[in-house]
Amino acid sequence: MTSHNQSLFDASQKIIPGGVNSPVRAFRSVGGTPLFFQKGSGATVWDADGKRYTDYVGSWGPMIVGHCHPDVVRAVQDAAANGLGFGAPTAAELEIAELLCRLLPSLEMVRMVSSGTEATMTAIRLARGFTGRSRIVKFEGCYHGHSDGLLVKAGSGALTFGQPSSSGVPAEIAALTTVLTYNDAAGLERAFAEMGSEIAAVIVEPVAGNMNLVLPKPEFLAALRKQCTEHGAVLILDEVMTGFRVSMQGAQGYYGIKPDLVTLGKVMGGGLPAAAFGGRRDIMECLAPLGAVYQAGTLSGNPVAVAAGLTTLKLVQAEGFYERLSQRTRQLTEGLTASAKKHGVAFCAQSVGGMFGLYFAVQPPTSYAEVMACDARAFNKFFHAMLDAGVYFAPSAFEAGFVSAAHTEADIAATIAAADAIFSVWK
Ligand code: KE4
Repeated sequence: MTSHNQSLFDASQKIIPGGVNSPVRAFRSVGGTPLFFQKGSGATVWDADGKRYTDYVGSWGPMIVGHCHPDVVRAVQDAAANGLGFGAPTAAELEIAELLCRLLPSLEMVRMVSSGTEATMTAIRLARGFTGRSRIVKFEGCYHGHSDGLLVKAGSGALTFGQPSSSGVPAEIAALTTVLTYNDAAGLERAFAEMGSEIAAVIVEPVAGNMNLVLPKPEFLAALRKQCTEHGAVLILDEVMTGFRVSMQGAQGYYGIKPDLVTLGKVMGGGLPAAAFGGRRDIMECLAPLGAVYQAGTLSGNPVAVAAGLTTLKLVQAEGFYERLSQRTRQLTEGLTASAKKHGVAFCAQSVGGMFGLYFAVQPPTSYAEVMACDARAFNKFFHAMLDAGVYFAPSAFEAGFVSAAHTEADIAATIAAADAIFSVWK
């Protein structure tokens, strides 16, 4: 019998590019037919054939309290019953703004948008408007959404002037983006020595989660803050993924680095389209309608999305929430690593807070180059074997994974047992 996933995929490909509304969902990296989900509850999702999976993607991070948490669903229902949107301010937007500024000390002011791309795109424009400079710095392997200036890869040349990593991005725009090596403090210092007076902003994932998980080196974080301060560049921490994921205060609180601007998304929307950017008051006050940097959004601060975000942010403030989540995530990564070691498979895993990385390598990568040296083909084989066993990891060797508060010790143990059976016959 044809899988409903397959028949839905066949039909979708006729009218949706690649059959999906976001490329990674198409399983092109891992091969096979993408899953079409019909339901989620807690740590479990069901595909179009009714097959259940323990979910370690969680909508790419937002589902930190689990799918369909009753409090979140009820808050969304209540908000929706009062109106799906007004295009006008609501008290709920003030409430979530106050909560965000209370949870993240670096936030003196904040503005809501509808996606991480909007947040980072605007933070860049704001930094350029504030400094009067045009050049931005990003790091190879980091992803900040799909605005033109950020779809840039390392170019050739001594100090990499960016080259487009997507067609449709004018070379003139890409040339304003310098792409450096993540975790390379010396390279960052050289770039600032060379062109520090031209740099409007450095944007960075404080924990990289879009080239698989790569943890920051302390000296790298220190160099980011020092160089931006010394040269008057705006330090933008892109915490769309790490915000409220690695700790209550995000990666900035976990590692003790204070950004000038921060971008947020995912968890703060509870699964609905809500994101934000914010930071220093002197920078944020450059934003329209106060200042000359324009930004706008029909659905910014949408009351139904804010209801999901607010309720999620209230739930993560429960006593011991992040300690339990971190412990549960470590249980997964340590169990998988121990099983691979027992069976002599070159595999390891690591975590920070509620996010983790899986690597077919002898030790966790600390750079983009080391990530690219991991065995992606082995990952793809593992991904499908685990999928057959009812475990859904991110469909790419270059993505992080996520645990939720709904994942039980039994879920984690069952995942490790499934991996152990696979590693025991691994060739
Ligand atoms: P969105 O525009 O997709 O809401 O956010 C872009 C973004 C910005 N910054 C960081 C650090 C991000 O991780 C993201 C989006 N993350 C990917 C997952 N790797 C979203 C999944 C997808 O592209 O479908």
